[in-house]
Amino acid sequence: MKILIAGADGYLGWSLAQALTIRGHEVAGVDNGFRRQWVEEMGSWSAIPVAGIKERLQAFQERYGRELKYWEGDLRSYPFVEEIVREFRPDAVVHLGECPSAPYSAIDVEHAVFVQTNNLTSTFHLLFAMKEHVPDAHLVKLGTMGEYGTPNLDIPEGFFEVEFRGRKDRLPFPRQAGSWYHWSKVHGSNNVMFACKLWELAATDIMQGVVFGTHLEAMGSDGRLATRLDFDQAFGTIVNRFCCQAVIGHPLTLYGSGHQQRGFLPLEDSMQCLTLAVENPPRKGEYRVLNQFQNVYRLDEWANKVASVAEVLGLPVEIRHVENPRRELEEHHYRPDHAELLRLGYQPSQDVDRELAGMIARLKPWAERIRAKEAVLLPDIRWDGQRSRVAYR
Ligand code: NAD
Ligand code: USQ
Repeated sequence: MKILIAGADGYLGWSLAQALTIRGHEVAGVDNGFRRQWVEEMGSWSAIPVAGIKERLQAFQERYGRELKYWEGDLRSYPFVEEIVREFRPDAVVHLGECPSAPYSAIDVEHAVFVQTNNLTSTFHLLFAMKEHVPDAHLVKLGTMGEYGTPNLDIPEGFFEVEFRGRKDRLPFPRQAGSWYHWSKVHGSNNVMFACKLWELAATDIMQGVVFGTHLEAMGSDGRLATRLDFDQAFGTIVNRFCCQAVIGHPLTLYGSGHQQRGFLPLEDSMQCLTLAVENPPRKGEYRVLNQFQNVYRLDEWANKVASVAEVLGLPVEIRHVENPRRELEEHHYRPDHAELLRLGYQPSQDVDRELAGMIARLKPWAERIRAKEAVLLPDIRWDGQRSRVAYR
């Protein structure tokens, strides 16, 4: 298949370009390097150094024996997006090209507006360009499990049967996001759902849990093929942050009680699931929702896991609760379905401790890079808009 990845220079995008190429697909990518700038703005850098885009493309060609066709530019420009879609004529578009950070969207009005307009505009442009030039292609749009929030009900995959005043219908499950970023994903989902109805597009909206990990077997040992691994408060996700903290002996920063529950999955599993979604498209006109995660975990389970794996590797580390900078439920029911990807053939990783051990071992040589930016490990972006560093509890 011909597959266009929007956001191909990012954490998941650079990994996915390689995972799909190994499957024999013809892959192209587009990105404008925003992620690199955002992490710099947060005063940080990737724990594992990231090659520049030219070097990345050169290494890609050497390793896989084919070119990754690549456009550098902004998805907020419609003529630019239209030109790519018209020229490449993809069978599938994987849309990862959004700002993925809840804390970044909580900084101030400028950041909240940026995250929502960036994310909605890029999605609109891809939808319109697909409708104009490749109306039979499949859009795989990255949503997030966080769109559902933490309702006091089990969570189905997108839709549920409702009975109200004697009548029944199959309706979208209510979305109750917990940040301006997560709401941008809800608004994007609604627009994709409507485009499928309006123009008979086929789309898969992936409600993905939190991804962790830094390596795919396919990447081998060529550092230019490595994906990024961030640890700052806005672009480092919890497990990736915990592993970086463990490597330098910084206390693991559990926000609040640590009883919050989320769906999680290793990077390899995310690649496996996205590949399955791309290779098994829905029918024309269908808007399909897949919940994508390996398992549900409580956050303190991760702190304990990381601490004990690190200890075995000779890196003793403390777990410390800090004031929760976010407004989120800390004690709640959480039971989301995730049957559809299993039905498509997803084989979840069985041993997440092994994944953690691999990640910590890969990070160890970069301890000095993490230590150099240690100040970014304690958050100061708060959901109420105040900016002050949280205290240990
Ligand atoms: P990322 O920031 O590394 O990737 C997004 C890429 O898109 C970046 O390289 C960025 O430069 C690019 N981009 C953003 N806006 C752009 C624009 N206007 N023009 C051109 N390029 C632009 O983030 P990621 O972690 O790889 O996430 C990718 C997607 O997956 C996001 O939509 C995110 O919401 C979703 N997601 C991520 C996770 C996770 O744990 N990483 C979990 C669930 C969902
Ligand atoms: N948390 C800690 N300590 C930390 C960092 C985070 O306890 O050092 C807590 C947060 O309070 C939250 C949970 O860990 O309860 C997850 O936070 P996160 O920063 O790892 O992830 P989140 O903000 O939810 O966002 C990430 C990705 C986003 C994706 C989302 C999937 O950045 O792109 O959409 O995971 S989900 O969480 O399922 O919505």
